[in-house]
Amino acid sequence: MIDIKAKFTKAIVRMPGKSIVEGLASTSIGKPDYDKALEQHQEYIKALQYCGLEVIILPADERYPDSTFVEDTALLTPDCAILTNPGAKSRTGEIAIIAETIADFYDSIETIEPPGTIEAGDIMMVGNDFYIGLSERTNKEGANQMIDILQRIGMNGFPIAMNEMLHLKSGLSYLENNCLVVAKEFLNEPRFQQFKQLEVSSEEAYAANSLWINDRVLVPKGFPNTKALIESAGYKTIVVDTSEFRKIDGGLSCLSLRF
Ligand code: CIR
Repeated sequence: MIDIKAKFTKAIVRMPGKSIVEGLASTSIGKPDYDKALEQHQEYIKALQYCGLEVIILPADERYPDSTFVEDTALLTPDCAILTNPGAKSRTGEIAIIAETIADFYDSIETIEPPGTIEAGDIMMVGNDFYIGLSERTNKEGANQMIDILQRIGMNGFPIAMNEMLHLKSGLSYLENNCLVVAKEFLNEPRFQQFKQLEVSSEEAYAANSLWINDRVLVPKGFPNTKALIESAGYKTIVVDTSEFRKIDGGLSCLSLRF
């Protein structure tokens, strides 16, 4: 029986724009198909709603090809929102366009200042503890600023060294109940040994970016072993097709801000 410890009530998403075909990509597995991306985004929204979330849907902004990946723009804690400063230059303008929406829900808003950079896909929340991947997008200065802010509001932040993945949560997710889904380099991270680890094979590493929402886990389509693994740990799963977002390194968590 799963013990529900955290409960999200809302999510913010942004519609993909036609410019998604120009999104940053680390591999050349093809450009996203815009119409398919729209359909998959609709299904994603339905899955969030099925998990009980009120979904705030922002319009596409063609100026920012990656702006559907709203997760990277802010860290939302129960009492305070922290606007990030993306390490990818083409994404820095995404902060200004999300700030107003966040101000609708938070009185207390902090910001990460240059030369600090951080993208919240690099931050995994475990209750009051936040693990921050030092990736190509998140530098030490950005992580330290975030840790200072978290400590001021009575929470903790821990930097995590990493080399292989785009973001920390590209290879990791927390399913509450002291349970992690883990792939590749994070399997040996000392800080994660305190958790029960569901180990994802290298072939299915993309599915380590599964997404716990209330008592369900969203799992990307096409990763049957990871789905079975998560179910064997007692979770109910919902499969969502993210093939078009995957082409530009996006996954389930990147597509929303949950709070
Ligand atoms: C990027 O490279 O920034 C986007 N194409 C993908 C961002 C994925 N976001 C995430 O993992 N949190």
